[in-house]
Amino acid sequence: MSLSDSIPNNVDLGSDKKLLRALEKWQPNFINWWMDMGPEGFQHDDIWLRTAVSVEAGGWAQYDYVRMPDYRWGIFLTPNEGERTVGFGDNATSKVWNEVPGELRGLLRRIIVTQGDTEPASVEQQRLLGKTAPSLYDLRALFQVNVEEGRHLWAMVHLLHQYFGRDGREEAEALLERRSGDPDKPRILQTFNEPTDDWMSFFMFTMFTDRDGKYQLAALAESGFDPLARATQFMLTEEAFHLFTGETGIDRIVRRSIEAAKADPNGDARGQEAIDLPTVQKWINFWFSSAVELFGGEISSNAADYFATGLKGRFREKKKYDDHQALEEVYSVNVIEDGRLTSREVPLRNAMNEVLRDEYIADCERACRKWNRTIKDLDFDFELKIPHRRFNRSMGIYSDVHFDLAGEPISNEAWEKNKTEWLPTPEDREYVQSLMKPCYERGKFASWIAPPQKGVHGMEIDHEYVKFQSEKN
Ligand code: BYC
Ligand code: FE
Ligand code: FE
Repeated sequence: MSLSDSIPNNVDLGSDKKLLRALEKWQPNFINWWMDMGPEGFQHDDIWLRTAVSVEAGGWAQYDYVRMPDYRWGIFLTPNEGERTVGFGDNATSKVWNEVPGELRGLLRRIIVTQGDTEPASVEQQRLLGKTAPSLYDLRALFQVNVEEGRHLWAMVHLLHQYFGRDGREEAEALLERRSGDPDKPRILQTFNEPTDDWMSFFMFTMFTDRDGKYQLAALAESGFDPLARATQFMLTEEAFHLFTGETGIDRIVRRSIEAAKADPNGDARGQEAIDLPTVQKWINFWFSSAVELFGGEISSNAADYFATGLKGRFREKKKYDDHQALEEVYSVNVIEDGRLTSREVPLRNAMNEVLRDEYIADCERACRKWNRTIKDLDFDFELKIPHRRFNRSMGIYSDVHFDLAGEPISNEAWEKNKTEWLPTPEDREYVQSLMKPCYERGKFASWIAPPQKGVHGMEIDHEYVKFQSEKN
């Protein structure tokens, strides 16, 4: 482990001077991008952050006050355990690759670039949120997520530089040039161009969009291209906190909503500057339906190729499955024919996006059951629901027809009539926006969110998670 190097790493960068020089050349461009597009207004403050310093399960992270531009973004791969073989697909049982097989170069580069592109995109989407943070605890959580997404970009850039020569270096530059939401040079996947401009959206994003990250990274952690498998494996350790932030953030909004409704003479959470549960449901409907697109087409030859070549497996491919060929089985996909749903059997490999989406949806439903338990424990009568995967899709086989929340096809008129009940309206957004006022006092929380159950890493909830060095307006 080299922590004193210009770029902390466990990949022995010191012995590969050419690679080190290329990365050191990219580093100032990354910092420029961070100063331009990273959290606005907080670059001089001391944030109590976790930094990855090792790959040991027990002690991989260090907590301390850091100014974000001084964060030590490093390159860490989970160590390989013995001789590994490609775990699935047509190359199963051959040795894993430590160089890029020529015929897989294009596919692999595309996966790495797509993955890499989402990381800086999310930082760009969240760059103004610090100005309206509901507490110091949450402000720190935002910055923790942001610096780690920055490290995930480093992880993918390292692979591009080490294994893809000049093409890789060009892709690494382009990762700093695209911009979330920019019509001329947008980020690759649509969800990463959606504005994330209120804190409820931030929690929805870390719940639903980062969770796509978890499943995509887990699928890549099975990869036969060993450096990718090991890089994504380590990214997953950091990812757990992002998902925790989203899932518990929504729980805290729900909790506060109910307290507020109970305290209000009209039983209306909005009367107490909190967020009523029907509005929370609309945000869930929007962000879930946006994130669910990220799994790609339901019937996809790309997905079949990724699996066949051994580049991208299923969730827990090695642990969970016996048949790693997936050549015999079929998968029933519900398709639309003449406006009606009918089931069509497709070869399993072509349905791999749908298989991963199934895992994702089950996990979202688990979290939703937890929120509903909170509601029940507070003796309140309301049930949150994860919408059906067909609801509000703009890509894939369900994008031509409208579906209701339960996944039943509906007419255009029915959609137009109901969509203001199902999705955030401009008025809803305006209301939520009106609550977004900073609350930077130690131990205090904004009116619309309950405190967390406990602080970070053994600290108190009212710990000074951010020490301001510059005036905040
Ligand atoms: N938006 O066969 P299809 C994360 C394109 S999140 C725009 O349906 P495929 C994170 C597709 O490229 C995890 N375009 O899809 C979270 C293709 O284009 P071409 C990110 C899209 O390729 C929070 C065409 O449509 N990682 O880490 O099987 C914060 C038809 O392709 C979209 C990955 O995604 C879309 N949503 O699957 C920070 C892993 N979907 O060929 C970070 C790497 C599809 O017609 N990516 N298209 O030009 C992949 O494995 C696959 O590319 C996808 C798409 C699963 C994304
Ligand atoms: Fe990430
Ligand atoms: Fe993340």
